[in-house]
Amino acid sequence: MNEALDFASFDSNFEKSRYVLVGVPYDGTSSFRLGSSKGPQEIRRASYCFEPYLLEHDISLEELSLHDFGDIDISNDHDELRDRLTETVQDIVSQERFPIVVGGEHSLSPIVVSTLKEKYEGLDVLILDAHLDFRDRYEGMEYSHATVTRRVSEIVGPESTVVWGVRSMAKKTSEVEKPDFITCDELQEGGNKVEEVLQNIDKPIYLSIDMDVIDPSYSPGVGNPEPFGIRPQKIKELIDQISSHLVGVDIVETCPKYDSSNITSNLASRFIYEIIGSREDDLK
Ligand SMILES: [Mn+2]
Repeated sequence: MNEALDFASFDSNFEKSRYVLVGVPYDGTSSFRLGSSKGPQEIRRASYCFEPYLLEHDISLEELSLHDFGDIDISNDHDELRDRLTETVQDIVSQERFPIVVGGEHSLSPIVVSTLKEKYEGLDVLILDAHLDFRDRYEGMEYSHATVTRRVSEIVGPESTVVWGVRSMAKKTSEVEKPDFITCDELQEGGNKVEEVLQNIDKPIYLSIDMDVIDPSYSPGVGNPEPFGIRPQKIKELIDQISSHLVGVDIVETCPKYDSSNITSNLASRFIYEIIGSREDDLK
C-alpha cells in the first residue's frame, strides 16, 4: 500500500491525543460484495473534503488533539485480527482516550466491545445496522459480519445490546432470544420507543455504525445494500443525542469499489467529524 494518509486534522502525537483513529483493513468474512478492506483508506481521503470548523458545535477539529494510529497490520485471518486489534484498542483506552475504529467489515465490533467492556462497567452497545445479524454461525464461522449482534450480546448481555434501523433478519431469529431492536420505520418516525430509550440512557455507550443502516441512495458503497433505509440526518440527530455517553465508536462496511462518487466514504468521514464535534460541544 502507498504511504498512508492520515485523517484530516489528526496530526497530534498519541500521548497527548483525546481521540485516536485506527483503521482496520479487513474483509475476511464478507459474503456478498467484497472490498471493505479499502474503507479506511478512502474514508481518510474523504476527510479532506470538509472544513475543520463545525458550525453547529462551534468546534474546530484543528484545535483538538487528534491522532491517527494508521491501519493495523493484518492478513485475512480473524484470530490475528482479534489479537492485534485488542492490543491496539487496549493501548488507546488505557488512558481514557477515545477510540474511533474504521473498517473494514462489521466482524471487528465484538473485538472492540470485548476490550471496552473490561474498562467500562455496565457498557451498553448501540448498533446501527439494516441487518439484525443475530445468527449463531454464518458459513460455519463464529466471527462473521452476519453474527455481530449475537457475539456482542454474549459479551455485554442482550439487555445491554440494542440494534437500530433494522429492516432485514434471518427467519430463525424469531426462534431465539433476541436483543432489543428498533426497526427502520420506528426509528424514522421517532415514536415513543425511541424517545424512551434516549431518555433512559445513563450508561457508557459504545456505538457501532454499519453504513448499510442508511438508505442505499445516500450510502451505496456497502457490502450488503438494503433498500428502505434511514436518511443520514437521522444518524446525525442520534449522534448529537447520545454523544456525551459515548466511550468509543466504530464505522464499518464502507466498500469503496461500489461507492459511486465516494458518497459513502464522504458520509462515513463526516460522521467522524460529527461524533467529535458533538462530544466536544457537550464537554464545553
Ligand atoms: Mn449490515
